[in-house]
Amino acid sequence: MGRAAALLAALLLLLVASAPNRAFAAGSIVMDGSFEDWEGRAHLADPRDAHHDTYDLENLYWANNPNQDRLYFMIERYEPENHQDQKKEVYYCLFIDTDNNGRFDDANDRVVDITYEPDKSEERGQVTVEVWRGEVRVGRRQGRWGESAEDGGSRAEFYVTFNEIGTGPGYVIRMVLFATDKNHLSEGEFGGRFPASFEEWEEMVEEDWADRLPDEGDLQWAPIPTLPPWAQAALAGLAVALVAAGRARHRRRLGGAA
Ligand SMILES: [Ca+2]
Ligand SMILES: [Ca+2]
Ligand SMILES: [Ca+2]
Ligand SMILES: [Ca+2]
Repeated sequence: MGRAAALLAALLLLLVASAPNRAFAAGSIVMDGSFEDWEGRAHLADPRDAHHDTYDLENLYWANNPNQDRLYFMIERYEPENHQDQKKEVYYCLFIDTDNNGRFDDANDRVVDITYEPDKSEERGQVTVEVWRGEVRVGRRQGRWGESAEDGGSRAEFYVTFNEIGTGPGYVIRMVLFATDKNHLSEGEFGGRFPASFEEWEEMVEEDWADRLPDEGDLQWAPIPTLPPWAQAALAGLAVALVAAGRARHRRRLGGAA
């Protein structure tokens, strides 16, 4: 970790020194159901899965605002081709590994359930967010933070607080996002929520009843709301690159052993 951290710091400094101001002129994230504020932010793309009409994940974006104890997210699904499907609600589940140990089912890990209903009004879709620690709901909010079906019904923004996820600025968290639709929801015994456990979601993906982002592994993020947005994006992009490089090395090793 020492070398990776040093590399990260060195590259960050380099970026700070050389960043053209205009290229990174990002403002704050605003919860308003419009999405220009997400331009140039850190994100990870997911491939097109033609058979997942309404729950085909395309991108997960993440960001902080300076000096705000919130973690902002924007989820984008591939725009359903059929207009009727653009109106359909979609269910997202963001697993947060709060102690960064690569397991998402520890007592202190969090699950964020997100329901996006594009067709709730002409203007904006409705987004409902619930944050869970085990069977305890530690946060809930709702707003017109989604794209309307008229506009394609593919993007939704929301936030959770540091307090809700039980961590603070600078701590590394891991994340995995799942998506499914109403037809594939199980009743569940977990307070009537979605398929509850990480394992159940993985099974849903195996059956093609859910999409996963990333397809394998997870995403790491150390939210630092004191950094300006462009520096956060650069840092996050670098972290993704390091994780990807690590994975590629791992695969090569496995390939060599076979
Ligand atoms: Ca916005
Ligand atoms: Ca996908
Ligand atoms: Ca964990
Ligand atoms: Ca996927």
